[in-house]
Amino acid sequence: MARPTLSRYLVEEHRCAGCVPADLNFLIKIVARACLHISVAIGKGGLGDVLGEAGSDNVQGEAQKKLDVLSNEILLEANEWGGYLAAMASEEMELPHLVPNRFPKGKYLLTFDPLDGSSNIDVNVSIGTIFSVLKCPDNADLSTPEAARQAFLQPGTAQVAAGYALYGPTTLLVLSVGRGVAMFTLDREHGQFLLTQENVQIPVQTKEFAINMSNQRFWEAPVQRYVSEMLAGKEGPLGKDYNMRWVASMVSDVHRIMTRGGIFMYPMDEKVRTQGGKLRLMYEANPMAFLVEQAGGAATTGRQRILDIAPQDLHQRVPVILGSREEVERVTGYHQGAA
Ligand code: P6P
Repeated sequence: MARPTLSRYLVEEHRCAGCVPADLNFLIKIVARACLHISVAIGKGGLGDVLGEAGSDNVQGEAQKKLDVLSNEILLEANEWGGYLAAMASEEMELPHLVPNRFPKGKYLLTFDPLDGSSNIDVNVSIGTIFSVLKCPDNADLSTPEAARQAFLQPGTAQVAAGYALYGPTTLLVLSVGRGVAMFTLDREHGQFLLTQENVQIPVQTKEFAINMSNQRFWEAPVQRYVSEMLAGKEGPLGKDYNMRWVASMVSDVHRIMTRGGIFMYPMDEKVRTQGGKLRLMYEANPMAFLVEQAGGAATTGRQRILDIAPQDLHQRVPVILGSREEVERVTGYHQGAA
């Protein structure tokens, strides 16, 4: 039997569980097609004049790459006319992008990191797009972009869908609409995503951790303790040898964990304490936490479940510890013990 397409998967999810209303189905397919276009743009590399700096900074004060700006534009243009969205928010834009009045407004909000892992773009390392779908509150004030920010400030438990595209040796779409996680592989010859795995389950235990070790001197005591115990290996308190990976593209590190287990940490550290952390809640931590929990893993800040956080700002940053449940619970327990 031919592999189901993304469209067929969404229709059958709707048919059997009613969890994918037709408008959400179309919204997800539009996002997926935008990710396909981003994949094509990335694939051109130096042949497409898409590498290097854009000459501008984003709201985070980070220098934008040409592909950051292009990916953001692709997602905005693909999603604003369909009638499924009321507004969009992006890592690359200070304020939400309201659907222009010339188009019908829909009942969803879309947040995204259009191209995560930008520091890897020019060195041909895997990067990705992260997205999250929320319902737009019925009483949302969408009169101005400034006013619209409030509509997005919902906890991660309110997400109706989340996913990422991973632009690696193959282009993958990993998606959850609240009934487990499915993985789709881009069939470039036919320009469509085909189902290649469903009911993804993250192993409860692992021997692999992902963290930027160069920040070690800035970590809090519970993370110092946990990492030193892993480095102690078989002779240490955890009684096993661990391996380490750090791609510095969250999508790549999380995908490895979705595929074979592991624990990913970008914890609080003294360098980023005043900002609240390194990774952004609304379009990095929340969608990844949703996916990880849907796959049987866990996701906390070290002190609380990420999906329970009540956002205060569109670009809020949080510490992130996610992956194999046993390890996340262990290091979270160290934080609680320290408290
Ligand atoms: P560092 C990429 O810029 C990113 O936001 C995540 O994708 C990634 O996990 C992290 O930052 C890498 O941070 O400090 O190791 O460069």
